Amino acid sequence: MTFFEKLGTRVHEINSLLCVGLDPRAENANDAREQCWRVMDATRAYAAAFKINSAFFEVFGGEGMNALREVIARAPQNIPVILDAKRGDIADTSAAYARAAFETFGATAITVSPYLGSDGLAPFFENAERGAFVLCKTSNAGADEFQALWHGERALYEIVAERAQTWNVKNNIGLVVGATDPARVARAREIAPNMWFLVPGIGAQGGDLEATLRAGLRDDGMGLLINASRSIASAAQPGEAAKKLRDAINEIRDSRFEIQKSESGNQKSKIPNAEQQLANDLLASRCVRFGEFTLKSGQSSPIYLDLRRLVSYPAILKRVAHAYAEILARLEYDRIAGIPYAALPIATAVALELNQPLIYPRREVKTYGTHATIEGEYYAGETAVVLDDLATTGETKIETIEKLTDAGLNVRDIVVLIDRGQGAGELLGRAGYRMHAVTTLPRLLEIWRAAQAITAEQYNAVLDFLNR
Ligand code: NUP
Repeated sequence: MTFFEKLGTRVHEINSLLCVGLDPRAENANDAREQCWRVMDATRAYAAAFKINSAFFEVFGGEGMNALREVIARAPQNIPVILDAKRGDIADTSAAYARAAFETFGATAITVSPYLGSDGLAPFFENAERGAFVLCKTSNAGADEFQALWHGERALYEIVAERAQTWNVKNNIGLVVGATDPARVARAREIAPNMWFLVPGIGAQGGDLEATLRAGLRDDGMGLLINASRSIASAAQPGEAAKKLRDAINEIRDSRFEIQKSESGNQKSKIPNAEQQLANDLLASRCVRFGEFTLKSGQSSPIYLDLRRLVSYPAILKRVAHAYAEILARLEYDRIAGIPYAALPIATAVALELNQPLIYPRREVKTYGTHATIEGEYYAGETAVVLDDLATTGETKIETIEKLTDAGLNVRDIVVLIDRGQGAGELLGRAGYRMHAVTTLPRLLEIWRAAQAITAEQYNAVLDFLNR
């Protein structure tokens, strides 16, 4: 069995993506061992894997090393143990590190640093039954200092994700991708669609569980091993804490999986694929939130849509642009006009997808230079199609259209991503314009509810609000 076959078997067996981290903060080696044993015994029913950080044993010298071996030995045969030691050296030395981890200490997998290049990593990859998680995008505050450095068309961590995939011929290599930066989890997933990610940063480091899962789960609902160390070990009842986290992971996993399932031809569902994807994407990027929010109008709303966040999710932004482009393909116009601010990056992405020119009416009047009210090149008499993110009442659309028509442009069509269903279509229709929406809020609510991605209470609260 390759390492990931073993891990996959365990994950299926107990339906858990939880990795219980063992980082004993102890006074001596004995205490460290006892602490870990206690946590292991209490959490083993929920642990897809254990991750043991070598540092907390190394501090106790030889006794610590013995304790580390004894802790690893305590793990049941079917639960993989990842030694978190972040190794990586010249090949010869790495071979000794690999022997130490896999033979001397008996770990099933190890974390490794790619900084020395693939020759220094090869010894960790040799045995298909033993795994290696390559540091890709770590969870710490300083991670971006090197990992996000731009090289050519890619950031360094993206290159690591890309390369690691090519090394993974034995199905025993994964990536370490931290939960503190879900946008980059999404990016890593886009680059490495099938790899397993070991994900630290949940709990003590404040990573966003929901956003991480939505960004990083593979289409089969697998592919993420969610680690928690302190938040489980320091809980009054580590077993309970582990169970709770496993369940929280599964709840999010199931809701996402439902969306994916119905997408791939569920008979009951007549919802088209792109709309399903969008519904999923909006949750993943947290462009939609449920709670209590005060809107620009002063109204209190149980839902908040913030499509400005799309700029942080390039893969999703691209899909969104594609959805607009499909509508634009049916319309006649000379230029795309994006409404600042929310729709500007979207309109830019659409313009790039269609290779068509963009203009935008300024929001603030420019008091210097050209005094332009519209940025970009255009000629009076041309037709502009107006792009915005959302449509609520339609009043701001009318204002924007006036700026364009004052400049001699014609406007016939307005395209938005989401029509909240609060009268915009009617208002614009009465003024002689046609509004097109990729989807509507009531429609999204149906999809989210059918997939159980939102609760009945959330669903009802938003419907009540919309019908008010
Ligand atoms: O990017 C990483 N972030 C991280 O926290 C890579 C890691 N290997 N870790 C380790 O995961 C860290 O050293 C610690 O062992 C564990 C996270 O612990 P906690 O924040 O869940 O307590």
